[in-house]
Amino acid sequence: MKRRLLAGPIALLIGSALAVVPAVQAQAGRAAEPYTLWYDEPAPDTNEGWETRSLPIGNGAMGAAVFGGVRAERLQFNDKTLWTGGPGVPDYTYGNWDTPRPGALEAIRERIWKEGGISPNDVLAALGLKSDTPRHRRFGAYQSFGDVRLAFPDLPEQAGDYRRRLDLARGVAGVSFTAGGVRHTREYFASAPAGVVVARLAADRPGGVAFTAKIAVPANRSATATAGNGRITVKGALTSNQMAYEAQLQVLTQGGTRTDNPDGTVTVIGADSAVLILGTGTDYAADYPTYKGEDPHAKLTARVDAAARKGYARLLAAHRADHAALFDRVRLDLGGSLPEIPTDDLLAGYGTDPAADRALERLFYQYGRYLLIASSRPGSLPANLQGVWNLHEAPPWQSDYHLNINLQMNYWPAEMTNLAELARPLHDYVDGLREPGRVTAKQMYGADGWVAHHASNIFGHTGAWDHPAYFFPESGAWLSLQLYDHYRFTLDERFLKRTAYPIMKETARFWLDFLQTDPRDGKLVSIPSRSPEIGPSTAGAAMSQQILWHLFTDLREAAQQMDDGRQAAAAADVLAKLDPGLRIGKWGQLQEWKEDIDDPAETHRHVSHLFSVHPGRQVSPRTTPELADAAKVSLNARTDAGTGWSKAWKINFWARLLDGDRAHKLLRDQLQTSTLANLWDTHPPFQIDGNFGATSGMTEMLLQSHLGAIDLLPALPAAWPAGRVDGLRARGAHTIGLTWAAGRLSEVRVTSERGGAVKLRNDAFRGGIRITTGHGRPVAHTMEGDIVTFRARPGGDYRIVVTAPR
Ligand code: FUC
Repeated sequence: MKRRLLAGPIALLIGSALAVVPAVQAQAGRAAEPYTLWYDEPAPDTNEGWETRSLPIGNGAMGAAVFGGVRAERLQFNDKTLWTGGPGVPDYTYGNWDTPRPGALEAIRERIWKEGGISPNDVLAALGLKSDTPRHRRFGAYQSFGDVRLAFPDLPEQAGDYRRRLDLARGVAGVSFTAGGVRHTREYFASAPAGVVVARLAADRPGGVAFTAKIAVPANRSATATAGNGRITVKGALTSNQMAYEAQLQVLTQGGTRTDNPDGTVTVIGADSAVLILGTGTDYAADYPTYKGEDPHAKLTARVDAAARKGYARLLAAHRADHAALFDRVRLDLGGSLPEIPTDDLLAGYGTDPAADRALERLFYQYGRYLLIASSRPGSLPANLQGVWNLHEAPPWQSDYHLNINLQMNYWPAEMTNLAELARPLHDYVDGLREPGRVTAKQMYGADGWVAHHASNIFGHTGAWDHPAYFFPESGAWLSLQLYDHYRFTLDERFLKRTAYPIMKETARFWLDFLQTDPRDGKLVSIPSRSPEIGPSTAGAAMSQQILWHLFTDLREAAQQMDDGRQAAAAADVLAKLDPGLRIGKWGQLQEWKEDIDDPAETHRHVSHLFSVHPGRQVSPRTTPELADAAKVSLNARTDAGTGWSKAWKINFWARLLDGDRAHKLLRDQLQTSTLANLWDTHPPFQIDGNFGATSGMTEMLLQSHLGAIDLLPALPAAWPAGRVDGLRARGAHTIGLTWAAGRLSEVRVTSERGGAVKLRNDAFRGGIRITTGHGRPVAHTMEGDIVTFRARPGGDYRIVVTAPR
């Protein structure tokens, strides 16, 4: 890929006079924007160009990728509900058995008790596990909706002073360039309030905007395209499952002429500016068992009509307010500032200039938050393996919901980085898996409660796949924990009562039936049980047991909270018998299986037995130093290599193991080897979980709250000697700001939503502190070692200043 660094004169148009100024001068006048990705060329119009260089916008339900071509612009777009597969395909089984297999589970358990670990393939064969294959036909895959193609016949292929940008703080993408002495600007955003994607095309010469717009869709569907009153409508049904879909693009112009063409395109000539409004819909509904709702036409038409009536300025103002209300909650400053060079060059040069590195890390951090805002809004499906952005008909791993790390990782940053409401799609999705999951639990295991396995779709696929990697009945339990954590962060009693608690209870119900007593030691274990994607099928693999330890521990706590004594006692009873999945093995490692069979040469990307370190809380240098040392031995053996999401998980692990420099090293590795030019994470290929995991890991370096006290700067690396962060959330519904200098905490700002005891931990407190209210009044507090405790009033603001000199 050629690189055109900004050099030489840049033509700037001031009023109508063309002034030529040296590039350096032009750059100096432009304040570097801390939260903007920018490039000096379009993304190539290829699959690779999409993956590595397109710029994503999204409103949760819809996503679009901006290519930025001068003469041919492409806006590839998505709607999270457009999937092949599911009940519209004959013989879809939700992953369940076609016919019951009495005795199959008992037989396979017998074998495991007798032989120890057995081949996962044998488990599949015995259980007759059945993905809705062949070739995922019935499981389906997330689809590209299509492309808005804009052809500008009057413009050249390339233009001067070209810039393509994505402003994370405003939530707006843009393209600008000069051609034939005319400055062209294009702006793009995806509005959550209006439910549409909006574009504005303008030129600084009256009548300078001319183009033909069309919507192109992939071949795996029927399609008719019509144009009337400047509105392009493309509709049809997917061949796979007859899912009805419809896209509408309204073209609005100022000046010039607008023509509807018989082929369903719209041509604009001589306009001063144009606004495009894109809406999508399908007849998907998140309702088991049909997952079918009404035809999208009426609602979509109303939505696009409403947006068109509003007009660009009001759409943009509403979007910016909506976006800023989420994005602006967290501010991070690690020192340094962005040099005025394109983001791909910045990434390529990462590691050479500390000031630029810090600024890129901050940009990458906020990009994770931006991507969650763009791909997960209440009322839409959760962010999938690619968030909401997918170009393919057969995307990698169906661009689905993998439930043995990936979907969970997508939501790790939500609570801590003050975007808790964006986790609602996850909560709704988990809730929606219960109904099909009950059928699967009954049919496959004769169990009550609900179960989901390794991967799911948008059609309630809760059965297991016929792939050895895919036997993972712990998915539902892991997801339930994340719902309870939402309660821990927000203290939202209503959510606990109506959503988290009922789901946790029903998840636990399944495990009461599935858990078996290990004849060797009388402990309750999961069987068959496997460490995700590695090793034999056994009884009581570490991750299974650790997840279940957290499930029953949290259930006990939640039950106490709900004054449900019987449930609390039942959970305590299970905990007393449950194998907690924590053992130190013969080479000092934290064991991945109940048996001491770990191979020190194994470097698999999943490090599942460290669930107890993160996202779990059984193991920490603060509470269980020996187990924490064993976790380090295991983690070192796995090496720092791995796919994008694996590196991201390791940032979180090392942060929880209180090794900031190692966490930072993993962050560096991720930026240098697992990040694309558009800063998307790559597995490879592009997979968004690593973006979310990295933002989570960087937050864990600055603040942790899983052990009770709020641990401040627990894993601060030498590379971040000074900085400031505001707006992070800690469990207990507190909002925290921190300032540090010379590697040492100097000030803490706390806003306590619900009040109560606030416990803060940092070594610098030992030397002396002063706590004052927002009004400057001193606050009484107690000190114990490095932990300070004070009582906060609901809604109270507090400032803690470290008084002692170093
Ligand atoms: C799990 C991982 C793979 C990939 C896939 C989507 O199976 O092991 O690396 O992330 O999910």
